Parts: sequence; structure tokens; C-alpha cells
Amino acid sequence: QFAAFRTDLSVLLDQVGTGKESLSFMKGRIRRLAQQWATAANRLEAKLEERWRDQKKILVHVGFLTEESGDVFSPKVLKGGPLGEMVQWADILTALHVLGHNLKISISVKELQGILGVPPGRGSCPLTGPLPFDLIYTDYQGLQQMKQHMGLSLKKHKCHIRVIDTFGTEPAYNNEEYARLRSYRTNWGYWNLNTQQYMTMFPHTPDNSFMGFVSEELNETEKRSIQQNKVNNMAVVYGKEASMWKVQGKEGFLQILHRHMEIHGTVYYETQRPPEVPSFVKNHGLLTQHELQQLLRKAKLFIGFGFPYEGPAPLEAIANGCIFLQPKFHPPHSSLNHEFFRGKPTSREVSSQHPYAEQYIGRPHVMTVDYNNSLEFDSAIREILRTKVDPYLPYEYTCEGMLERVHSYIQHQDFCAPETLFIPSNISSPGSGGGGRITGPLFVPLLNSTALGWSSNVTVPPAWPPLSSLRLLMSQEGQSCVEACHSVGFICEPAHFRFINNKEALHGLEVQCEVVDSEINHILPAFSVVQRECSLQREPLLFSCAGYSPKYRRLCPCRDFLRGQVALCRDCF
Ligand code: U2F
Repeated sequence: QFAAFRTDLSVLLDQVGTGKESLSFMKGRIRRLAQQWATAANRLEAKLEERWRDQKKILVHVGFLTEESGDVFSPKVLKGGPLGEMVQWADILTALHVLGHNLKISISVKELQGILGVPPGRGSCPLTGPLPFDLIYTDYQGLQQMKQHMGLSLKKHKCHIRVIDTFGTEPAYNNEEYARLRSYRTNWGYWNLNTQQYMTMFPHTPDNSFMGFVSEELNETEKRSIQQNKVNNMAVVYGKEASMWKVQGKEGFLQILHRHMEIHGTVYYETQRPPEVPSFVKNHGLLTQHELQQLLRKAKLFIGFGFPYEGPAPLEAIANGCIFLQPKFHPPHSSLNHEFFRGKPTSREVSSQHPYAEQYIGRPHVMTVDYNNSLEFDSAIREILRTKVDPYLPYEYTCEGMLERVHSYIQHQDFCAPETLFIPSNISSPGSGGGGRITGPLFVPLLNSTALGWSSNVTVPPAWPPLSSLRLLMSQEGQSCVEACHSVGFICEPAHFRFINNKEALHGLEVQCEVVDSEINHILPAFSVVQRECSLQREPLLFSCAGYSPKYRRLCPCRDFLRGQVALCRDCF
């Protein structure tokens, strides 16, 4: 059946249900952004020119909001607790509905069992028949619940699952056997999914799919009125919970800020001002999303103290014409050195409070500085007072951008097709020495299978992203494919690993290996500089953009991407 765009959200609003603050927050958001979604739907529909889109049967099971998982989020909605996840789920639900798919929503294990048709009770009777859904969107808690209540059948159906995973999951933590063997410890991983089935809040490692969320968009009149009404010396602090204000050295940099600007806060409180918030701060208390937007429209500066990490608010501030000032992390925070990230299935190094704002947006909208250096901090504030910025929202965080991306994933990503891996069957030493020297170009554009050296009788399976987007690259020693591709203006594409995991690709890069073997290691395919050996990957689940090792130069599948829509290549859409 054809998936027709929907601009009326009333059916969705009924489906979301009632009885929890989190659900009221999500419904309020869906209502508030309804017009924006409708406009985006019309635009995307025109862009697609009546192209066929399959209507999918989709189950959305929001595990973290279920009573069975303890639901610690709902009671904190009105008390300054995290809202980022609810922002994202509200937007995912809206995108799926607007794209015209057939949705079922569950926020309790009981509903889940009812929908799946499994009798209540702990995994007593796994789902026996075919899965009544094409796709299931859930989170780590939901996945655990499905495992308990679908039993063995989860394994059979897991290619249909998409896991909404804020901070991302790297391949080394996802592959159970490998993670245990190599001590990639985590509280969440070991699910052996294709890591592109994990969908993140920001484009972290491209090993995962970037799902994102949306921010409010402004029309030209609103933009003009913002410019007229900006208060040049008004700053709003990022942090709606008092604990976010407990920062070492805060007195110093807040004093500097206070010298130049009037400081506002939106910190939740019950009866009196939280002691963490200095008396010179004008605290508005926790605001609704709408009220916060209004405050941000007036403010010149939105300033982060280091926590929360990677939330939606900085994008909203920038979209409302603020400059976002945030601390640089030296050394970067990660699961290896920071309590918040400990146990998360990633070794990603978080270089500042909001790496996306730092790396994808940057100056003049974003300034990332060392807060311990009072001179640097002071000069940043002075620069902000002098700088005029326009409201800015990256396309990928607009409703149209999100619809375009989710549409593309739904129509093209297929993790159920049998994994075809191009490992040459007769791996052996090429014999001809060559001394392990890497000669020739570091960067070889590969346009088609012929360039990869496949003989004409090899049929190349249909690929998405299409093969035309592939660019093959050799990383430097110690460099990940994320960095290597980025350094030449491309992005690592994990779906292309299977095309470059072969001797032909090594040939294409003129790598002269003395030996070619194949192993199980998330750094592969790669060239070991010391041993002058090339190794190919034997476990497709371990293809990893994020992996790196000081001893290896990695073979990297890069691809082009659209400006403002990093998830998609030129020929992807
Ligand atoms: C992030 O969660 P947070 O909820 O702490 O992220 P924020 O950036 O603060 O913003 C979430 C929403 O809260 C709204 C604001 C944002 O859309 O409009 N809000 C509000 O309604 N009223 C106010 O006074 C202030 C903000 C992140 F999203 C999560 O994934 C992480 O788990 C968490 C911890 O790092 O940080």
C-alpha cells in the first residue's frame, strides 16, 4: 500500500494516550509544532514527485516510559528532569505518522504483549507466527523487555528492530563475543545488531544511523522581529536543574559574565531560590518550551556550564538567534574517564558540552572555550557582545530535513537481507614483495565495481547508499575512519565496508602487503605498518568507522554527503 502524507495529527494525538506528565509534554510538543510539520510534509511531497513509498506497519515501543522499567523520567518532567528523550520520541512519532505509515504505540509491557499477541507472563510463550510489523522502533529498555517477553523469537525478528540510542553504540561493544573477549564493558550493548540499527540523537559515529529531532523554525517576519528585539547584554544559562549549576570555578567565570551581561536562568525550584544559583541571576523557574523560546528570542547569549551533554536546547537557542558559549573539555570526556558516560557502549571522546554545535555549526553561532582561562573567557564574552548573528538552524534539524531522512531510511535500509560479504575465497600472500611501502595516491575515487577490480561476472548487489557515493581512502596510523574521511570532506559509510574488504581494494590503493590474511578485529580491513601485513575483516558485525589503532592504517569507505543533511549522499535521496 502507498504511504500518503498526513498533515492532520489528531489520530496521532489520540494514540499517544494520557495519564503521565511525559505524555502530556509530548502531546503539547506535537500540537505546538503541527503547522511546521504540515508545511514540511507538503514540501517533501512536492520534492518526491509522486514517487512510490511503501506504507509500513510500525510498532513503537517506548521502553524508558514503561512502569516496568521504573519510568524515572515522567515524575521529573515538571521538575527540571531530562526532556531531550521526550523531545526526540515526540518527533519520531510525528515523523512516522506524517510520512503516512501505519502506527501502533506501546508504553507498557502489557500493551506490548497485547499488540504482539503473546500471552502475559515472563517469556512463557514466544511469538510463534510471523512478526505482524515491518519495523519496530524501541530503546534499550524496550529491547530488554522484548527479549524477556518474546523469548527466542526476538532473534528471528531482530533485523526489523531500530533502537533509539541517544549517545550511540560502537561495533566493538555491540558484538557480544568480541566485546567480552576484549573487555569492551558496557551496561547496554552485546545485542549483535547491525550497528546502523542504532539511531542517535546527533550524528555521532556514522556506524549508527542519525535519527535526530527537530527544532522550531522561524519565518522571515519572526526573524526580523528577533533582530529588532534582541537585548545585546542578556544571557541565559543552560541548566534547568540546580545540580547543573554546581560547577567548579563557577564563581570566577560567572563574575566575569556578570560584569558584562544580565544573567537569566530557568532553574526549577519549589519554594525558594536554589542555593546553587547566585543572587544576581534572574531566575524564571522552569519554563514551558514555548516560554523558553520567547526568552531565547530576546537573549544574545546562551551559556552552558558543561552539563547536560548533547541536549536539544543549544540548537533551539541558535535557531532563535543566540550565540552558544560552551566549555571545551581537556581531556575529552568519555566512558573511560567520566561517570556519566561510564557503561555506555561507546569510547567516543566528547570534546565539549555539545560537540555537534562545536563541529557542525561553529563560529559565529558557537564558541567553545576553556572556562579555566579567565582571559580567554573574558575575550569570548567581549567578542559575543560585538558580534551580530542571524538565527540559524541546520537543515537536518528542520521538519523537512527529518522527514527526508526518516523517509530514506524506511524505504532503503534493509537489515534483513542476507549479508553478502566480498571476501576473496583464496586469500594468500601475493608473493611479490614490495616491502610494505604504500605508494601512489592516498585517495582514490572509486566510481563503480569495475574500478574496484571486480571481474564483470561478479554481480554487485543493490546498495544503499548507492555505490556511486563510495570513495576509498587509507587512514593515517592511529586514525579512525571517522577522522580520515572527515579530513578530506567526506563521511565514513559503514554500509560500504563490504565492498572494500578485499584484495582489489588494497590494490586500488597500491598497498603492497607481504601477506594478506583475514581476522576478527574491529580495526580491519587495515594495513599493519610494522608487520607489513594486510588483514581483511572476517566478522561483518565488526566493520567499524570508529575503530583505530596506532599500529594500523585503515582502509576506509568514505562517501559524499549533502550540506546540512549528513545522513544522506547526493544520490541517496
Ligand atoms: C539532555 O537532556 P535535557 O533534557 O537535559 O536537554 P536540554 O537541552 O536541557 O533540553 C531539553 C528540552 O527542555 C526544554 C527545551 C528542550 O527542548 O526546550 N526546556 C524547557 O521546556 N524549559 C526550560 O526551562 C528549559 C528547557 C539530552 F537531551 C539527553 O539525551 C541526555 O540524557 C541529558 C543528559 O546529558 O541531556
